[in-house]
Order: sequence, then C-alpha cells, then structure tokens
Amino acid sequence: MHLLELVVIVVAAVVAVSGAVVGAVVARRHRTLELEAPPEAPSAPTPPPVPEPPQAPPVPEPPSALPVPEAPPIPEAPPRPEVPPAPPAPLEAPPVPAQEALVGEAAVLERPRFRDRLGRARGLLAGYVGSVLSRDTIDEETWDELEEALIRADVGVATTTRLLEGLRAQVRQEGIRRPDALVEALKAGLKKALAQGDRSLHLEPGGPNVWLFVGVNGVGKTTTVGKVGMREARAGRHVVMAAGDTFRAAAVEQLGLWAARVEADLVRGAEGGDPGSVVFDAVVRAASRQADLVLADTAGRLHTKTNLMEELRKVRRIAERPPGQLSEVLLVIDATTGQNGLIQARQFTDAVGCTGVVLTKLDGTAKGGIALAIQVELGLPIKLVGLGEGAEDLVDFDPDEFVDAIFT
Ligand SMILES: Nc1nc2c(ncn2[C@@H]2O[C@H](COP(=O)(O)OP(=O)(O)OP(=O)(O)O)[C@@H](O)[C@H]2O)c(=O)[nH]1
Ligand SMILES: [Mg+2]
Repeated sequence: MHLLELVVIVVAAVVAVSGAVVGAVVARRHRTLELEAPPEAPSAPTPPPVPEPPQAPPVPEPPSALPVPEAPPIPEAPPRPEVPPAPPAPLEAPPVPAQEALVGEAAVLERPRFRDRLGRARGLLAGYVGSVLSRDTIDEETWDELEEALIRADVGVATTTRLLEGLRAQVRQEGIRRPDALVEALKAGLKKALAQGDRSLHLEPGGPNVWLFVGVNGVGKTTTVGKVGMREARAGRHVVMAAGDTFRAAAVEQLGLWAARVEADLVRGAEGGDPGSVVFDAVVRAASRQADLVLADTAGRLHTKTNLMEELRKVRRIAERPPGQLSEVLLVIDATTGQNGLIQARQFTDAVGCTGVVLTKLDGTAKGGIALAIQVELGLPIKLVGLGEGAEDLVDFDPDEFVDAIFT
C-alpha cells in the first residue's frame, strides 16, 4: 500500500509537471502571437495607405474634370481677389482727388469767395456805412459820406456823381427816409449798374477760337492766360497757348510753365520776333489738332505808345484770319491802379476793340471801384476777376456777390 501511494504521488507529480510545461509553452506561444500580431496589424494597414496614394491619381483625375472647375472655380476666383482689391481702390481714390485739389479742383471745391478776398474794400466802406446807419435820418452829411466812400474806393468822381444823382432821385420818388433803406437802395443800384453788358466768354462754333489778352505792363496778363487755360482745360477744351510776348525770354518761360501745368500746347517764336506770326502759327497748330481755343498772350505796353498800339492792331487782324476766329479781346486791368485803369480801357478799346475786362488783384486793394467806372463810363463788362495768384483765383465776375462782399 505504501508503495502504491508512492506510485500515485509520482504519477501525479509527473502529470503536474508536464501540465505546467505545456501551459508555459502555450502561454509563451500565445505571447509570441500577441507580439507578432501588432507588427502584422500595422503591416496590414500600411499596404492600404500605399494603394491609397495611387488612388490619389484618381484625384488628379478630377483635373480631367477640369471642365467642371473651369466654370465655377475660375469665376469664383476673380470675385475673391476683387474684394480685397476693392479696399486698396478706395485708398487710391482719395490721393487722386487730393492731388487734383492741389492743382485746382480747388476751382470747384475751393473757389475763392469774394467776401473772403475783399476784406480791404469792405474795411474801407465799413466806417462810412456804419456812420450813415448810425443816424436817424438821411441828411446832407449822409450824402457827403456816401460820396467820399465811393471816391475813396476809386469809383471815380464822374461815376460817383452819376450814381448818387440816380440814388437821390430814387429816394425822392420812393420816399425813402431811413438810412438802412438808403444803403440797401445804393447796393441795389450798384448791382444793377455792374450787371449791364454781356459777361459771358464767347466760343463760336467752327475753327479755333482766339482769345487775345492785352494790357499795360505787369497787370497780370500772362498769369490770367494760365488761369483761363486751367479753367478751360478742366471744362474739357483743348487749349493752345500763344506766347505773343516775344520781348522777353522770361515771358515765354512763364507761359511755358502754365502750359505744362495745364497740358496745353505752347507755340512760341524767336525772341524779338513778330508776335503776329506767333499768334498765326498757334491758330494753324490749333486747327490742325482740332483744338478749341487759342489763348494769346501779348507783351505789356503803355497805351500811350503809338507804335506798340499799332503792333497790337496788327496782332488782332492776324488773329481774325481763318482758320481762326477772334471771339474775345480781353483787357487785363490791375485793380490797384485806380482811375488810370479807366484811361487804359479807353485807349485799348479804341485800338483793338476790347470785348471785356479781366480785373486782377482785387484781393490786394480797397479800391475795386474802378470796376464800376469801367462799366458805367465805357459800358465794358467785367468778365473775370483775379482774387489771388493761384490757379483757382480767377472767377467769373458776380456783381451781386461783389457788392454784398464789400458792404457786409
Ligand atoms: N494778388 C494777385 N496777384 C496777381 C493777380 N494776377 C496776377 N498777379 C500777380 O501779378 C504779377 C504780374 O503778373 P503777370 O502775369 O506776369 O503780368 P503781365 O501783365 O503778364 O506782365 P508783363 O508781361 O510784364 O506785362 C505776378 O506776380 C502775378 O502773380 C491777382 O489776381 N491777384
Ligand atoms: Mg506777361
């Protein structure tokens, strides 16, 4: 029995050992499988990615579907860029107008106002008008003050006398008694007197129009030609400038600067040459280029110099010849020269038949009254006035604005 038990124990031990060995082997194998599995797993997905790329080519296949993108993508692309460019566009826009403003769109936005530029004239009249208004009635002292005011403003004795005689008659007829009503009547009378005549600048259909600028030395002829050129070019007209002042090379250069600024053609002659042929050449050039307007500068000359006035007559005759047509002869008068301006106006009008006056330098004087003298005595309309040296400082003469500016 004892032996039997021993055998049983031995057998059991053998079975247990062999079971453990088998379990260990199985476990080992299992572990091995587990370890091997991962590599197998990645190796399995790896291939798919590989084939996938090849499927990317099918993506390029869409390119074969280029026709599809062509329609939507292309049109869609432009719209996008257009949006961003839009902001830069507004940024670019302001600079342009800003530059224009410097040159003279100032003409539109920064047109000088009579009131701002006629402070001196207003200052001169203010004392007289204030004194007249301070009294209760209209008496002889009132009339004396009005007379003195007008004469000091360079309206001239003759014109002042005519104006005040008319005002006295009106006061009697209308029974005006109050000083403020008198001042209003005076203003209305001045506006009416200044509003006579044709103040428009003429442009006739057909060949190029010629506007001839004449006057004594230094009144502002060349500057006015430049300013007028600026206005007309802005109005869309093709302008040719004729450097008819052949006396001085500097005069041609001065006009050349304006021509460059205005982008006008400049026609010049030899120094000391015939101004008439310069004007004629300019008209021929204008006709060949279908230009609208020839602005002819001339040398300043004393109205008392017979030979120079004769030369001006000749220039005028040439300017009248086809293919050109002389539509304006503008006498440039410096407002600061006082009553002498009236004498100049008579002489130049006798010589070359002026169609109107450009009254310059009104900004620098208290004596713009010459405008009234020229209008009332000669019936010559003031067409343009210079209110400063800038390109935009030449404006149409507005009688109402002018009178209001010097009285209030
Ligand atoms: N303040 C002011 N100055 C002006 C005006 N018009 C012209 N001037 C100035 O007057 C001066 C003479 O102007 P110009 O245009 O050379 O005169 P011009 O008549 O051509 O002179 P000449 O050719 O020598 O006879 C310049 O300094 C101009 O700038 C104006 O309306 N106001
Ligand atoms: Mg000049």
